[in-house]
Amino acid sequence: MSSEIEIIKDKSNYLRGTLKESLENEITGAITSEDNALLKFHGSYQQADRDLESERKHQKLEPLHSFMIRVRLPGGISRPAQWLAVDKLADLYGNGTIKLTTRQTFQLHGIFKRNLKKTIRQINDSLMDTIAACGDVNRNVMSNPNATQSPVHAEVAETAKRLSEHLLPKTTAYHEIWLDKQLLVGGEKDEEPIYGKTYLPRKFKIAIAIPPHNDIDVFANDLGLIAIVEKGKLTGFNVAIGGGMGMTFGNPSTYPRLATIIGYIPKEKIIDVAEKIMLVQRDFGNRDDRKNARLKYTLDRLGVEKFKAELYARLGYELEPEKPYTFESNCDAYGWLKGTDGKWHLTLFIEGGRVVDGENIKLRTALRKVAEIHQGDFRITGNQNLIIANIPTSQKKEIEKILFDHSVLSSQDLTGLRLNSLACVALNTCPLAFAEAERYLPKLIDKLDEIVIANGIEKEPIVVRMTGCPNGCARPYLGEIGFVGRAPGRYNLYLGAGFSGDRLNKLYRENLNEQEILETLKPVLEDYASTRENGERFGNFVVRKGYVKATLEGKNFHN
Ligand code: SRM
Ligand code: SF4
Repeated sequence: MSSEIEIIKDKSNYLRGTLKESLENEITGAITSEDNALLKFHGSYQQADRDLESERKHQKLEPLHSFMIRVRLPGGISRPAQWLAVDKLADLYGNGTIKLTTRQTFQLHGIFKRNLKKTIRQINDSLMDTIAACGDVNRNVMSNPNATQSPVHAEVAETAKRLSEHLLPKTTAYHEIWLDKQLLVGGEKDEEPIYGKTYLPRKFKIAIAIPPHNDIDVFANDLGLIAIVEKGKLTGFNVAIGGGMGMTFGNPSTYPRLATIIGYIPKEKIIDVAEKIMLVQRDFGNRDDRKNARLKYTLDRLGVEKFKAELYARLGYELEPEKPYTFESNCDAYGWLKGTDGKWHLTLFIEGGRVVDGENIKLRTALRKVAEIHQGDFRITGNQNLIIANIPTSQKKEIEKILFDHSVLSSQDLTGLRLNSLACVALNTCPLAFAEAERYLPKLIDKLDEIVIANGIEKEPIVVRMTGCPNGCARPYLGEIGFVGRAPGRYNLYLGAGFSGDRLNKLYRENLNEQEILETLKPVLEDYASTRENGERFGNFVVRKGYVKATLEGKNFHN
């Protein structure tokens, strides 16, 4: 039997449902659950402030509903005017913060229903949109934001944009509901030539990496593309399919999986290949059980050969054999870099991706001031960080001064552990969180920092990731150290992912509180400090020393 969401999509008249009516209903701050399912396709989720949950219940009030809005921003690139627009909306309608996500875009939180339409409209006014930022469609396409900026990087960013646009839903519902625009004329009807009426069985994600950087975690995507550069020119892409992080505790039929490379394709064919891969998933993905609906499960069920046969039948040609490539890491490179065209790029660490003014570090104000004068662009990285990119030499000093005056630059001298940490949003806005992540990881790292400093390994980059539940929004199963929330204050500890995002980690200990985490990790970090081999990364070390077995396949993640 089709899942409930399938029925909602089918009946929705191309994602309209009763969204207009729900938005106009002044009796409640919420929308109906059917409309909430549809709202995701428009780039927004209904949430409630979970910090206030019990107090509101006690007062017999409905939860304090508000909405999260996610922007579609292929490759994470925005202009200074767009940054300023988001910054303004954060104060005007949001909770005063901007969240940079693990898929290179902006999120605004805390928007009340009465302001939802205004916010989405103003995002569109600044030449961005929120279409398909969530929902059972192709999501924000990620691409290497690397600041070394060469013509290849520009071409890859452009490819991400083209892929995103080609795979957009064609329904005019978005324009009708949010922008009051009637795009259908003279009896025209909506159609979805690629998706069809019920869209995909589940979300679909694409990312493009440019070796040696895997800073967008290409293997965590339904479709991961690895740029192949020959003699300084982009020739095409290795095509990897079936990546994904999400799983459910206690349900071993769900597991994280890294994408499998199935071949190479010249760059001219990339849009066609991406579309047809998505169509195989559209036709073969499980529409009965959303927990087994992602492409990774379709691929493991059909097998690679049958999947390829279906793909080739749709393409009318075959992929070529994969080409050699090497990834070095999935981290960001911080600090100043000069591009091949002489422009400057500054990568800043943004803890938890949260752009907010703290007591001492006035990050949001500083970035606003930078945006007011900046002539280049901003690039959000897949690690929730920010590159102030394409700065002419003449402006470098001025931008540096703004960041210095607001204590942003001086706050960047951090341990390798913190600089490579990622945490998902979790509480107080995520309805699925069992435990804290973004609000807690910095405090845990304060304590872990003491251990790494005491052992002289404070400069070693170690990839640490934390999520408030097993859905995997900060890609915790690709952490050399991964924490996954089980209950308030309790986490599963995973160890041993590959430093370049090429191997999943493995469960090491379950359900630990903070003290247990510190007691468990201390001897392992001490051992790493004293017995690691030259250049050996922490994830490889714990596998070599037998702390955990290497996870070589998603299906074996739980073994
Ligand atoms: Fe995610 C659901 C936040 C990246 C796997 N994710 C959610 C929701 C919308 C909760 C919900 O369904 O109500 C979270 C909203 C929290 C909030 O208050 O903002 C949420 N996900 C995020 C973000 C904001 C985390 C962050 O701190 O940056 C990331 C936004 C990305 C974006 O800009 O599009 C985010 N989510 C990811 C990633 C990482 C990635 O894509 O590289 C994953 C793992 C990769 C994957 O998809 O397998 C991810 N999110 C999920 C899942 C599990 C999907 C699955 O296949 O099982 C869910 C739950 C679901 O879909 O049922 C989920
Ligand atoms: Fe929410 Fe879980 Fe995603 Fe964290 S991993 S944002 S807790 S769904």
